[in-house]
Amino acid sequence: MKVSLLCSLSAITFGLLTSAQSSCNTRTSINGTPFPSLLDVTAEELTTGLESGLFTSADLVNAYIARINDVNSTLRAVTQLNPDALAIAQRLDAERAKGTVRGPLHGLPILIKNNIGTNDSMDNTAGSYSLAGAKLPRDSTLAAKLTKAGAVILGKANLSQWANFRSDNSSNGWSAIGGQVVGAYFPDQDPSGSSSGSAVSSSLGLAFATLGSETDGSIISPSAINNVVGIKPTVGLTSRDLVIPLSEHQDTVGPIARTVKDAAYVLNVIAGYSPYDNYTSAIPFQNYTIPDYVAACNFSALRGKRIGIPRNVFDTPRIRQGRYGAILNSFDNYALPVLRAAGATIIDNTTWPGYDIEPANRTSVVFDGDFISDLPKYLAQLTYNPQNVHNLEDVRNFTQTFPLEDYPDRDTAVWDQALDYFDGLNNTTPQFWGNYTLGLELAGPQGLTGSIKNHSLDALIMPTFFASHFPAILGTPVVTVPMGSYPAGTNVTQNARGDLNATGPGIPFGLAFMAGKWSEETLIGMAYAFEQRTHVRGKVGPLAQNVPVTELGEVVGMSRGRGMEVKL
Ligand SMILES: *[C@@H]1O[C@H](CO)[C@@H](O)[C@H](O)[C@H]1NC(C)=O
Ligand SMILES: *[C@@H]1O[C@H](CO)[C@@H](O)[C@H](O)[C@H]1NC(C)=O
Ligand SMILES: *[C@@H]1O[C@H](CO)[C@@H](O)[C@H](O)[C@H]1NC(C)=O
Ligand SMILES: *[C@@H]1O[C@H](CO)[C@@H](O)[C@H](O)[C@H]1NC(C)=O
Ligand SMILES: *[C@@H]1O[C@H](CO)[C@@H](O)[C@H](O)[C@H]1NC(C)=O
Ligand SMILES: *[C@@H]1O[C@H](CO)[C@@H](O)[C@H](O)[C@H]1NC(C)=O
Ligand SMILES: *[C@@H]1O[C@H](CO)[C@@H](O)[C@H](O)[C@H]1NC(C)=O
Ligand SMILES: *[C@@H]1O[C@H](CO)[C@@H](O)[C@H](O)[C@H]1NC(C)=O
Ligand SMILES: *[C@@H]1O[C@H](CO)[C@@H](O)[C@H](O)[C@H]1NC(C)=O
Ligand SMILES: *[C@@H]1O[C@H](CO)[C@@H](O)[C@H](O)[C@H]1NC(C)=O
Ligand SMILES: CC(=O)N[C@H]1CO[C@H](CO)[C@@H](O)[C@@H]1O
Ligand SMILES: CC(=O)N[C@H]1CO[C@H](CO)[C@@H](O)[C@@H]1O
Repeated sequence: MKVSLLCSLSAITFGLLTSAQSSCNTRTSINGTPFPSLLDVTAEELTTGLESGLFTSADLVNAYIARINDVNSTLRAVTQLNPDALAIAQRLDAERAKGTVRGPLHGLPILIKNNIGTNDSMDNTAGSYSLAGAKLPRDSTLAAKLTKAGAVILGKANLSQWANFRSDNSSNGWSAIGGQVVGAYFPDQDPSGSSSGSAVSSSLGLAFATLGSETDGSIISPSAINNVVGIKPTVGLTSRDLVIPLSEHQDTVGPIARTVKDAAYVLNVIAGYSPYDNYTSAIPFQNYTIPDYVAACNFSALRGKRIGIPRNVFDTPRIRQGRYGAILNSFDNYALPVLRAAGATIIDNTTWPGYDIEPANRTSVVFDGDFISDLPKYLAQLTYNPQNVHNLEDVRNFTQTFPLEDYPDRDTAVWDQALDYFDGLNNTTPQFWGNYTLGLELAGPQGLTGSIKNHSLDALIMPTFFASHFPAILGTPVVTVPMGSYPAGTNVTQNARGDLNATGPGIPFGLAFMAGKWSEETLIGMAYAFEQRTHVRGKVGPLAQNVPVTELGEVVGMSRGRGMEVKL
């Protein structure tokens, strides 16, 4: 075996293995086959490497943990590592050696958002100390599906605390337990949220892929701003069992990955019926047999498609001339010509009249009522509840009195309003139901589904930044794919709290494809066809100081027969 070596400075910073490897012992290839770069590697490339013996799943775990370590003090994308990850990977390596391969995710490390529960050494907290140390009766359905498919759950990704449902004055990506997630493409970049750590981790190759969750924008928005692909599935396609809830009517869990096909591989595994989430019983496919979303990745998927644009949602003079104007320029002058050249017919300005008449606080009535109802149902399932929190009143009291929760510098205004307004009631009141069904009417017949019907559309598109709201109300899917980044000379502007930069040169943005419920196959095909024609991700780079330095060559072989252990 011919091993090529490289004297790498980065190996010196590689401090998490118990015995240091000489910095001049870093491999770049074996028998002439180079190691893939973990910043951009795909599932299929990883599987090729595992099959050929170029590296093992244990090597991948070691490499990804080192990469998490490389950037954790600056970006805080990962809250917790799974102390069992290496042992799990070694078991999966042994299975593969005996000829058993569970599927395309066999041996691939994945990070999951810190609101998706596991029955292991890791916490599930939504970033709140009120749930630190709490225990669950079993793995969540999605964690169990990932494990069964052979994925290695590597750790928990940081997030906007409580999925951004606590404060009026907090910041995207901040949680008490995880600190402030920062995006990699600009100094102090607002990572968006609430799946902030999941998106940053996928973008920087801290895992093969990640899971995020969305109630209104929390997968697609951070995916777009961190230069990755996000799939927000139809509510009910993926189970919310043992996922810390915000709104049962709108919550959904989906993949965040570097390519459309990688996201599709993950969706293939996590989609499906769960006896613990009755929304999954609405899955319309015969015998709950999920379509093959990887097979939907088709270069020709845009040919002959009719695609609408609801301009009234985002194309106003104020937005065009303001700080997000560059996104509209990219949409009109870059994305639309690509879609047309790929054979799509663009039906511009398929207006959503419902968008302009939605009452300002309709959404908060729905979120407030759902959270008040759904949080106790989650808490009631805990088998160990160290802070004895059973409902939103308890959680608020804890948050206001526990110093690390940063109250009142970060307030509880969202909960205060919810408790004040509902005053002991929940999502069974006529006012709740009226606001909920009003949303379905505005976003449906007077919005997304109405325009699809009236114009015989296959899908709709928008810049991702503006795309989440009506699909959120309806529970319909969205796929976002990188579209561009703010050009040189863009004004640097801050988030509302003034502690992160929200716009600036080089910060990425995305293109969103949307359609009716269960249309993931169509949307994934279109997003893939756009991605394969544009390859925007490769044209937009993170800041050099934010790129993890550890690569596979530095860890290969280190966990084989030498008693190497990961320090946690
Ligand atoms: C949960 O984890 C505990 C501790 O490892 C284990 O004893 C128990 O069997 C697990 N429960 C389920 C349902 O897997
Ligand atoms: C799930 O159960 C709730 C409450 O029992 C019910 O309102 C809802 O219609 C059910 N959803 C589905 C998809 O069956
Ligand atoms: C669906 O399930 C039923 C009952 O298990 C079975 O008889 C039928 O063949 C299945 N259909 C398909 C298309 O798999
Ligand atoms: C950028 O900032 C300048 C100076 O404050 C302002 O005049 C201009 O309108 C801003 N441009 C955009 C696109 O917001
Ligand atoms: C879109 O349609 C609306 C109403 O039909 C019209 O007022 C508006 O000017 C159109 N906008 C564009 C960009 O075509
Ligand atoms: C809705 O808005 C009205 C008017 O601004 C306000 O009085 C009311 O408190 C709000 N209700 C909720 C539930 O936010
Ligand atoms: C909502 O409140 C009603 C009346 O207090 C109660 O009977 C019901 O169990 C509650 N439902 C939920 C989902 O919390
Ligand atoms: C509020 O929390 C504090 C400490 O976290 C606790 O001592 C107190 O009993 C709680 N109050 C209520 C009403 O739950
Ligand atoms: C929505 O909730 C508000 C606040 O309680 C209420 O005044 C209004 O009537 C509700 N709207 C509908 C359509 O039920
Ligand atoms: C934002 O970006 C500027 C560089 O344009 C940098 O000086 C500043 O420290 C960054 N952070 C914040 C919070 O403004
Ligand atoms: C995994 C982990 O926590 N790694 C490091 C994160 O950053 C702190 C502070 O820089 C280190 O002490 C940890 O070892
Ligand atoms: C507040 C904070 O930064 N908490 C933790 C975030 O996660 C890293 C591990 O990656 C820990 O080292 C931090 O202590």
